[in-house]
Amino acid sequence: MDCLTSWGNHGMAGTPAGEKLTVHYKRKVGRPLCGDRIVVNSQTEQPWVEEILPRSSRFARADKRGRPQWIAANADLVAIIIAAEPAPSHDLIDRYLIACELLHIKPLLVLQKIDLDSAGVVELSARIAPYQALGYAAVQVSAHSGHGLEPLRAMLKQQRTLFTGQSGVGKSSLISALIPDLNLQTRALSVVTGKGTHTTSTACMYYLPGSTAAADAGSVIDTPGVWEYSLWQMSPAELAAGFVEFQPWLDQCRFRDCQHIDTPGCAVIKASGDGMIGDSRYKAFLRLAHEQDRYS
Ligand SMILES: Nc1nc2c(ncn2[C@@H]2O[C@H](COP(=O)(O)OP(=O)(O)O)[C@@H](O)[C@H]2O)c(=O)[nH]1
Ligand SMILES: [Mg+2]
Ligand SMILES: [Zn+2]
Repeated sequence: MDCLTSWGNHGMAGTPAGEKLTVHYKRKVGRPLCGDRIVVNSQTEQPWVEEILPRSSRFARADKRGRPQWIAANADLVAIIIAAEPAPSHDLIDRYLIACELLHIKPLLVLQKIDLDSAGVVELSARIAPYQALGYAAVQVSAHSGHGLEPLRAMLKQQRTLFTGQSGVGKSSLISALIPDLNLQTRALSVVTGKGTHTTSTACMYYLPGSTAAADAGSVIDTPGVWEYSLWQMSPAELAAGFVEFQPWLDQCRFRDCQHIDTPGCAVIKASGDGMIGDSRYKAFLRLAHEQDRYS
């Protein structure tokens, strides 16, 4: 079964037959994440989670103290939703891409609300171009007009996609547009959450049309909107590993423990001086490395 949503000591599981089952957790097994594959014992009156199967991935953001807060499991793809309104906060795209690199999950940049008649849409497309040049995939969609939904649907098939992004960028609207029976699925989950429909305060997983908890199901995970997405505590060297274009240089620095900030003989600094690494990305690296001070 799949864990569809997870609360303190209980959650909702999706069976291969397409049914929903409230399940309880036991301390010795632990708390599954949304997206976990679980073994459920339903012999007892209260079905309980007997086993959490090995995960192919986990996605995280930082809590206030800089510890990774695990949001969901087994995502094959992270759809980073951005929009002209609200425009992405500072370094947001870099943060998400770094998290994806470090956690080994493929990212997809999704420019939502392209129906908006504003200069912001053009500006945002221009802002995305350098990331595409680095090899990151990007698509343009509008949940309202339906633009780009077919190609997006095709990309989401048979994988598990986590939707992330600032609150208000249209994650839930986009998921509704992709899944015609979303209301039904949401209502089933709200039995566990005790919340009305369309309040995303924890990650929730939904199946794409025609999918259930069987193998290779296409599913999407809606996550609570955040204003600031923060990276967890890490050293500058670890952070540098999240910049895909730094990779060819990282083992060429003079010192093996190079922090790539002001170290003599740093190949990353030299590459950025020579224009082999984009100036704006190296500057983002410096800002994000500096920002880590807040955890110490
Ligand atoms: N113009 C426009 N507005 C949209 C679109 N999708 C969503 N919105 C609006 O953006 C706001 C936030 O949408 P919601 O899906 O709740 O965002 P979430 O917080 O990321 O889940 C709502 O007022 C939506 O009506 C779109 O494609 N175009
Ligand atoms: Mg939402
Ligand atoms: Zn270096």
